[in-house]
This record gives sequence, structure tokens and C-alpha cells, in this order.
Amino acid sequence: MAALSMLVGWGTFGMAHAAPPGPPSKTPVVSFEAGDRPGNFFTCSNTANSKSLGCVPAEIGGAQQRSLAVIAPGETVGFPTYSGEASTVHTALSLIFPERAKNMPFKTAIDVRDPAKRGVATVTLRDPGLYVFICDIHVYMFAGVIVDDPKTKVNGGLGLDLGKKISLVNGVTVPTASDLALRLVRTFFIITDPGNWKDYTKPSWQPVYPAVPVIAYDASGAKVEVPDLNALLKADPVDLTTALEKPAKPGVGEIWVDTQFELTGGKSKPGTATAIEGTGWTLTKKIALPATNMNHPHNMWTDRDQKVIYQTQWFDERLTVFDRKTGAFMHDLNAGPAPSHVMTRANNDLVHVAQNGGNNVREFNDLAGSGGAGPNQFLRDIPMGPGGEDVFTATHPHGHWMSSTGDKMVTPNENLNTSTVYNFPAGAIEATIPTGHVPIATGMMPDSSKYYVANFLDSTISVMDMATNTETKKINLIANYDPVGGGVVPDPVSGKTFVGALPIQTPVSPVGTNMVTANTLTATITIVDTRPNLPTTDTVVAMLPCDPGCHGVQYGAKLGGGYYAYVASKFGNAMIIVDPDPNGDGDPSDATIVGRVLLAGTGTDDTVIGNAGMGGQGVLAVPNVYNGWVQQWVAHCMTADCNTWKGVLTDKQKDPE
Ligand SMILES: [Cu+2]
Repeated sequence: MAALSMLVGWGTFGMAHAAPPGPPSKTPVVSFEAGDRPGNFFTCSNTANSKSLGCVPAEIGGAQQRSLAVIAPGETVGFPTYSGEASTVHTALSLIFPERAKNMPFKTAIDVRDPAKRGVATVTLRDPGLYVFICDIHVYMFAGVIVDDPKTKVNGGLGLDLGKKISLVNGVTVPTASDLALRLVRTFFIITDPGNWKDYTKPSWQPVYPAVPVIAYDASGAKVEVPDLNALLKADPVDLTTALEKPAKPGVGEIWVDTQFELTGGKSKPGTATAIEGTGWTLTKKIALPATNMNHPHNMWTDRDQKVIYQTQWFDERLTVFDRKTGAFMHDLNAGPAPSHVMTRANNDLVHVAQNGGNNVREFNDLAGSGGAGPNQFLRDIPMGPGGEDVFTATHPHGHWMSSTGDKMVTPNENLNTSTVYNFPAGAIEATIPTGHVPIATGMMPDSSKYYVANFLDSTISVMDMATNTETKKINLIANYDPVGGGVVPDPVSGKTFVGALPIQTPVSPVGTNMVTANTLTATITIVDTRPNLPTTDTVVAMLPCDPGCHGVQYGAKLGGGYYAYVASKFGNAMIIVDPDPNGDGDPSDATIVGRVLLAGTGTDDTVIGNAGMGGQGVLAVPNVYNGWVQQWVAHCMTADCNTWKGVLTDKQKDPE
């Protein structure tokens, strides 16, 4: 646990922050440039002669693999700190490194906003083994480096050293041939090779890995030599011929999914927003916005009249507004560094965007332009902590949530391992509560009694009491998982068998009976019983399968009453429809998957040319049925769409609390 506590606020001891005493930094043999290319977000280039392979060539790593290097012990890796291709701030953080490796952990800022910082951050890697660097803002930007001891060989030839044990930056250390380590390695090769993504337009899915000889170690310390990495990682093919299925019961309105990695012909940057119509589960719109070269659309919200989509561009610095019905571009707003999530406040329709690469939540005026300012005008930046914009001390809020009254906002502060509770009427931060490592998303009860924070790196969820602003529990999603052997035993409280590693979005149902969490490493969906005063309160009561890169979740109305939870995955092109309470008794332990629909299809304003339907992240169901928001549009919106929805929603759906 010493390592864990040491890492609270890890930015303060980052190596790049203050260079340690020692020899001057050496010329890097490989450099990883941060950019916007899906999968290969860190692109490797050879910058000097390596005694080993350097950037792994396509014939070894795979045709689309450009984020892996093999170097010799003592050689140096570079991260250009002012990137020509990137459009906002990034970082390079050592997620994985050999146990007790020199110069680890490491973190550097890659800040495109400041030309004065132009240069290359370097780190010399002396200890053989596996190193994985990530951007800790965009936590799936991966750069892999294997430091290979030339003396270790497999069958007398190349034998790549994964090392004896790897440590994660949160302090967890496991043997390299353990289940957790191999899951992480598998994830690396799925993310960084788009050919390995789960494509539901094909009959089956079977990722393949570089056919290289590797040397790993098991829990007993015994050497595991394989002539081909596939022997350690490859699994049986998954049949997809009957995987797609429309739910029997319709949803109300339309479901928008940010297909963030989809490539279209009319622009250089990736990403579309895809709409599925809930009545027949057909794809009706795919909006690329070539007019504004939309870059990595990540998360969405809508206004009180359900008229526009507010769309963040996470790898850029803009919030884009487009017409929900037609998909027509309306305008771009400067949103600050790496704008991640967007929500309105239910009481005043003001728009709030989390600056994931900075310290603020930026507030914009409502769509109607109330109060004298024009529509969607910049109003103010609200700091979530005292650290300013510096990449080591800023909060880096990611997926915030608002209370149903609009009085409170909570943020998960990825950089500082805290959560901020902001009180709007008081105009002040009410509390800053410690969380686990890399808190990334939040959910809140409809009555604002408690909120939840998904701690990405620790695979836990903090339960926060909103009367006292204290953490009352950590739900451990990997409590019953053996990271070495990979086994999972039933939970002693719920009796259910579950595992959820690297959790992301975690909204609470509009009636406050359940929370659906997308877990990206294990590709699982976990369901927590959020009802108060039960033996199962705030425990996981169900687990469902997801897709690689499981990421986004939001609730929408189910026709006839109740809700669906819609789930999107980054490295797959289907949306999963979860019914968290099929019999409507409030108990979510019978949660089930009722359908899976394809997100690949025809572009509305541009032609799809690659990664069709891929990159599922932000989800938004329209009409908005969360407590607080639903009452507002039911009372005020008189458009034909709103009237149609009012005609089919139940009284409970119109007033859920
Ligand atoms: Cu990034």
C-alpha cells in the first residue's frame, strides 16, 4: 500500500518535472509522436541507430501496428513535447514498467499550446522488460517499448524479454505470465492494430498478435519461453454471424453514439456521431461534420428543447453544436484543452464542458441566449482546484455529473485522484474528496443523496455521501479476481460472479435503482444495486459481457415504462442494449442484454472510408429522461418530436423521482 499512497497526486514527483541528477539525457533511438490517428495515437519513428529492432516493422508487428518499439538496454525513448499533428494537450505516463526499473515512474507533458516548450522529453530505459506509456488524459493512447537483453534467446534466435514482473503505476505488481499482465498485453495489441478490432460486419473475430518469440515468467519465477507470442495471447475465434439482434421491445426516441474512430473522406480527422432510431433500431444518421473537420467526437448532451447536439472534440479544443434532426453544423465554441464531457444544468439549460487537459469546467450560455448574452456564448471558467493549468497540478476533470436541481456538479479529477463537489448557488467548491487512481467518470442518484466515481486504474467505484461529502464505501470490481491465475470466485455478499477491470462510464438509472458500469479491460458490464438500506446496497449484483474497449453508457426510455442502458465500445462497432430491470420490480439482479445493433452504416454528410462504426464512446438518448431534465422538456418543449415523446412516456418516466 506504500506505493499506492505515494502515488496520490503523482504529478508532483514526475520525472520530467525535475530532471534527476545523473548523466545528461541521451539522443533517443525511437520517438513516439502524439497525434490523432485511431489506434496508433503514439506513432513510432526511428530517430537514431538502435542496437535492437527500433520501431517494430510492419512485417513483424502487423500492417497497422505503429506504436511498438524494441530497443537495447540503456537506450533512450523520446516524446516530442510539441507535436505537429496533435491538436490539444497530451501526456506520456509510464503505465507499466519492469518491477523497480530505473527512471520509473515517468511522466511528461506534451503541450501543443506552448511553443516555448518545444523539444523532446526523453527517458533512458536500462532494465530489460516491457514498458507501456499512455496519455493519462486519453487513457488508450498507448506506446509500447520492449527493452530486450540481446543475451536472452529463444531457440538460439531473438527472444523478446517481457521481464520477470511488471508494475502498474498504481503499485500493483504481477508476474509477466500472469492473467492480468497478459490481458494488458492483449489489450495493447488490440488497441494499436485496427485490424484487431471487433467488426460485426464480419462472420467472426479473432485478434492476431506479432509472431515474435518472447520470454516471460510465471508466478513461481519459472521462465516461460514461446516461439510465437500468439501461443500466450491468441484465443478461439468468436462467431459473429448471429450476434446482432434487435430488442423485442422498442426504445423511445433516438440513441446517439460517438463513433469516435470512424474515418470519412471529406476530412482529415476521425470521428462521427451515429444515431439509432429506437422504434425500429435502424441507423438513421451518421454525422461527420466535414465543414468543421470534427476531431474525435467524444461525448454529447442536448438542450431543453432536444433541438441540438452539443458535441465535444476531445483531441481538439472545441465544443461543436449541430442540429439534431438534420445534422447540420451550427457553430464551434472554444472549449479549452481536451474537452471531454458536456452536460447542461436542468434548471437553467447552461452548458458545462469539462476541460480534461486543464483545470476548469467551462460554462456557456443556453441555446436561447437568455439573460442578455447571445446563444451559447462563453460565460466563465470554473476552476475545479487551486492548481491552475499546469499539467502536473491541474485537476483534469473528465466525466462530470450534475444534480437534478442544477445546484451541484461533481467532477472526477483524473490528475489528482480527487473529486470536486461544486455548489452553484454558493459559487464555490463545497468539497474535494480523495478517490482512487485516475477517477474518470461519475454517476448520481436522482435525489442527489449520493454519487459514484469510477476509479479507472484501481478498478473500484467510490460511493460518495452527498450530505456529508465523504466516501462511504469503495466498490471493488476486482475483489474476487485472481490477477495471477485469472480465476474469479462468487462474491460473498451477492453470490454473483463478476469482474470489472478499468471501469469507465457509470451512470445511475433515472429512478435510482441501479448503476450500469462499462469496464474496458475485461470487456464486461457490471450492474450495482443502488437502492438504499438493503443487504445488496452498493454491491455488484450482475455482470454481462461487453466488447473490447467497453466505454460509454447512458439510459433512455423503454416503450411502456422503465429504461434501457445503451453501451458503446471503442474497439467494436455494435451498441449493446441492456435491460437493467426486465420485470420492473426495481431489483437489478436480473439485468440482461436484450439486443445488439450495428453502428456501421451510411454517412449523412460524408463518406465512410475506414474503421466503420468503430470508436464507440459517448452515448446520449434523446429525449433526455434523467430526473430534473425530463420534467423541463415535458413542461416547456412544444415541438412535434417532444409532443410525440410526451404521448408515449409513462407518468413515472415523465417524473421519475
Ligand atoms: Cu491524450
